[in-house]
Amino acid sequence: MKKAGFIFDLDGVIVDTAKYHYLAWKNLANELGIEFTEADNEKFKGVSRKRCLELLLEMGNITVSKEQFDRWLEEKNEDYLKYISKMDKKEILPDVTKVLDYIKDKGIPMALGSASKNAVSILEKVALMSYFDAIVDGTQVTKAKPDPEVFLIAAKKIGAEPENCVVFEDALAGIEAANIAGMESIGIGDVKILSDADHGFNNFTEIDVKFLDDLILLLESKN
Ligand code: B16
Ligand code: MG
Repeated sequence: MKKAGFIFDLDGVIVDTAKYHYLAWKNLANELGIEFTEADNEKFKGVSRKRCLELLLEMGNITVSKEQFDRWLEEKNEDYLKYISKMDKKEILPDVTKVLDYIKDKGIPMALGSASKNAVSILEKVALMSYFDAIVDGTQVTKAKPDPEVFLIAAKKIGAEPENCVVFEDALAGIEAANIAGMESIGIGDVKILSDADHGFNNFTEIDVKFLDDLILLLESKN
């Protein structure tokens, strides 16, 4: 029997910080005279901050110096930090803690695998740090999802083989990354968008104990 590992994305899986990213990008877009809608924001989910700004500037046909690019990156992040500074436990998405408690009680290691450079500060604000045996965030990866780097590092840190790990993700790029890593993938959100995932749920309230028990057995049986 192999050791299973559970890996969770942060934004859109554990907490809904997408709304704050949206507000901060929209503020910058307004300043630059670029129209930015919630539909545009969908393309920014799971994507690194730098890549998001590149996408925004492409939308506005704007080319800038490296210095100006970095200033806008910082401006967006400072704005975003103002929004997340008010976060607390109430922002944990429904039934996430129930699932984390169940996996922790089973003694199965858990890791966070997020593109965000603010992941640790968000986990501290919502008081979930203690659940995770390892945290891999945007400060530790060089290649963005769909590259599997973030999840492969996470698996290594919790001492599990990729094929014995499962990833919970809300972004298509994240599902692709999990699949490329050879991990079991669970899409959280619109099942049609995340159709490449091995399993799909609208949210954690749909995940029951039977599903988790079967999943653990499956992960532990893989060589
Ligand atoms: P930051 P995840 C991602 O988090 C977000 O989905 C994405 O919208 C954001 O641009 C990215 O983190 C970087 O975040 O600006 O805080 O470094 O879904 O991978 O947990
Ligand atoms: Mg996400």
